[in-house]
Amino acid sequence: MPISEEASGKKRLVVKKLFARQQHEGFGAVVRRSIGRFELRYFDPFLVLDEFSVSAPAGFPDHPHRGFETVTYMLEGEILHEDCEGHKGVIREGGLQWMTAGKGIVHSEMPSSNATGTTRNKGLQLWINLSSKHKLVMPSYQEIESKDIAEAEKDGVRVRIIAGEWNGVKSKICTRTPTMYLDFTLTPGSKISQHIPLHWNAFVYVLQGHGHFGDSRSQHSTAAAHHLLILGLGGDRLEAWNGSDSGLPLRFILVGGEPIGEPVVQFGPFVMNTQEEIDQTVDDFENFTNGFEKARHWKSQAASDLGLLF
Ligand code: FJE
Ligand code: FE
Repeated sequence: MPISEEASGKKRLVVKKLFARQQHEGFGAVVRRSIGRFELRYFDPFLVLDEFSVSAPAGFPDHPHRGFETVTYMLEGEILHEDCEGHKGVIREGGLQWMTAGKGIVHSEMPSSNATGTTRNKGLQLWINLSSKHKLVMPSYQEIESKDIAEAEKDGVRVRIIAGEWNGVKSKICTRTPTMYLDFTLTPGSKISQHIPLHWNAFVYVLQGHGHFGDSRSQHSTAAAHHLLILGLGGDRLEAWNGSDSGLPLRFILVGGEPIGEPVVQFGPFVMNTQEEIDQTVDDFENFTNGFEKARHWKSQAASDLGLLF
């Protein structure tokens, strides 16, 4: 029997559990970083997972990216996005922006002007690495409003399909690095058994409630909000259930990706394969070359309004 068949039906177990504490990032913003912190530098192909919370005037003013994708999924409130190419828009509650930074983008991500100082703007931002052949592609966006995100519901399980598919329902997001991204809400007593490709790295991040993850007949872990669970390899599905007697729903994201398997050299928002490529990137950013041309005379409206100097 081929190995893939032998392993099929095996459950993935939680091999690492991590609580994401709050830390400061950007301009007065607070993030709970799980992937990307010192203990978990890189989980191929994932570079960063931040659960962010910003209230005006805090945010993430003008900054660059090169060599990867950022996926911003709003949970509450909204974020105004502006870039040096003239692309601008608001990511509203429940909405998604899948940005391929590729060869380079300079942008600002700030609470929108109708979000007042008391409004909390919360979401998840995931950084997905690109393989060497995609690192310098032209920047592009895939944006989906909440009402257009594919959803499915069955037996107490509600799924919002950010990337990939569930029960035959497909997301329209095209992933350069093969990725699945599902947002599950389970009523008390309900469970899932979700397929994950055998060789993909995968994790769960809990947003609400209390969940059980692993093997219902033997080993499993429990986790509440703000916990990241790294799933071990050697299985092709995740079993998770809401065993809560508090009556609360369980909400979590399940994300998986095909490992790229290339060297990673990261300098802040630049992620390349070699130190030489990073040196070149810093040079390009400072001299407004090779993709950063439009950043020379650009400043976001948000930063101008705040009188921020860059
Ligand atoms: C960044 C520091 C930063 N997490 N979550 C350094 F804060 C950022 C950055 C973000 C970010 C933006 C949003 Cl909307 C949500 C985030 C970090 O912008 F890119 C670097 N280099
Ligand atoms: Fe950014």
